[in-house]
Amino acid sequence: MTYFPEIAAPIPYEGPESDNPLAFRYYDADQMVGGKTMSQHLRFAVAYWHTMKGTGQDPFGGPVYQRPWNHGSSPMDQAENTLNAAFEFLTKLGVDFYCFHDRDMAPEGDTFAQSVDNLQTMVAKAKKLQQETGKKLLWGTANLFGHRRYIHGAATNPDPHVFACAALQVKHALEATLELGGENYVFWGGREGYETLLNTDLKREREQLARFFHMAVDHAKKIGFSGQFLIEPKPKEPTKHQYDFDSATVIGFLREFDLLDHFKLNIEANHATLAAHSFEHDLTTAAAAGVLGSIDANMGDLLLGWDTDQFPTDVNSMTRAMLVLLASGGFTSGGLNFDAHVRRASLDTLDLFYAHIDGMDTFARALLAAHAIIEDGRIPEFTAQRYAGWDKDLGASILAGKESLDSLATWILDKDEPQVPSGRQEYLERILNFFI
Ligand code: XUL
Ligand code: CO
Repeated sequence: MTYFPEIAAPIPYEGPESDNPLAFRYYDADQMVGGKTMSQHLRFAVAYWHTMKGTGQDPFGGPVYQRPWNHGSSPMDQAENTLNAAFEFLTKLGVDFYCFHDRDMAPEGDTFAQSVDNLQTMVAKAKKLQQETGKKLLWGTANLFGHRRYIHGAATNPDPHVFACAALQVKHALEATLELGGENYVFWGGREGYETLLNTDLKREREQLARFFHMAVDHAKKIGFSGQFLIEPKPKEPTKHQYDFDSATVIGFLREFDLLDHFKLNIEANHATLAAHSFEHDLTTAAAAGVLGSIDANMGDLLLGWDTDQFPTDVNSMTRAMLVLLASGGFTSGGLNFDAHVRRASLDTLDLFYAHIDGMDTFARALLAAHAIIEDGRIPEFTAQRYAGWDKDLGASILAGKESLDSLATWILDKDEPQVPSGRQEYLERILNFFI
């Protein structure tokens, strides 16, 4: 049985001269770029929820896609068809990793016990398919936002009974991730946030969330999960005010609750822009704190104020992102997960291929451009030069704690006004564009 009969063989690399939209023009998995292959740098992953489970539904209309895997004699039968289609898709696309929520892969049962059982059954099947195809799990997570019980939040719920439901799900999602050799485990804040402070005790809710994370850390130790925990910031949607607003907020939260040693961040482009930051701003903030873990690759629409989760096609923006990633040393356990979906009107399974292929080519171009910019050296050297004064004499003495307001006031008194240099933004943008 094939779910993608239009694609006979894995998508080939044909080079920049190719005019074939079903071939890579830039993504050449084995091409070396500064000591690593493209696939080692980029570590692409397919998002199970969008690509396999997306229906095209929006607030104005129901499901519109007619996926050939989206049927079966029972919910579990359908889940198995979907799993088979997922591994066929990964193989034909040539992507090594996938990411999933517990409820993407296995349907909710009539009882808690049945939901657990459904997940374990599907995980065993996924493990077998991983062994057969060589595909790997980048990260697992739990869907703590879709079910009615979570409308007031999961870990931040006013009712500890709901907190226990979330604990059950995370325990099993974590165990599933371990069983599948997942390299990371993600917490995206779902409905951990609020609509109005008239009914919300923000202090309690943040403390509950921290307790929940500590319980996950303890459970990971207990079962021997040594993967990386990741928190994915997002400022709004579904709640008006999400607690994990942006990189800076999450880093502060982790530090406040003594969790910084156990977590890194999973930065999503469209979440950064919803927080009124650029993608590279949130990446840079995470990298500066040593917690840049992984990336949800997508892009938003500057004319729309919500999470449109479009496939990344903007080479300029992704080049700026890759500059941050390369400067921070690249991925270790993380990767580029396409948390993106095709538009409602993109009805065909072939559209899933066009979308991923262009996203992969976009990041391949961005990687090549960022690598060339670093090799060229003019941009990083300009920035380093701006701060050179801090590496010696007065600057070094200030940073070493050897100066005071008094000593500096005395030092500056008989000096001239500082020389004020140009910031050269347009020159730097010009150099950047040489490589794009
Ligand atoms: C929601 C979002 C999620 C997380 C995983 O905006 O990005 O899909 O990536 O729960
Ligand atoms: Co995401």
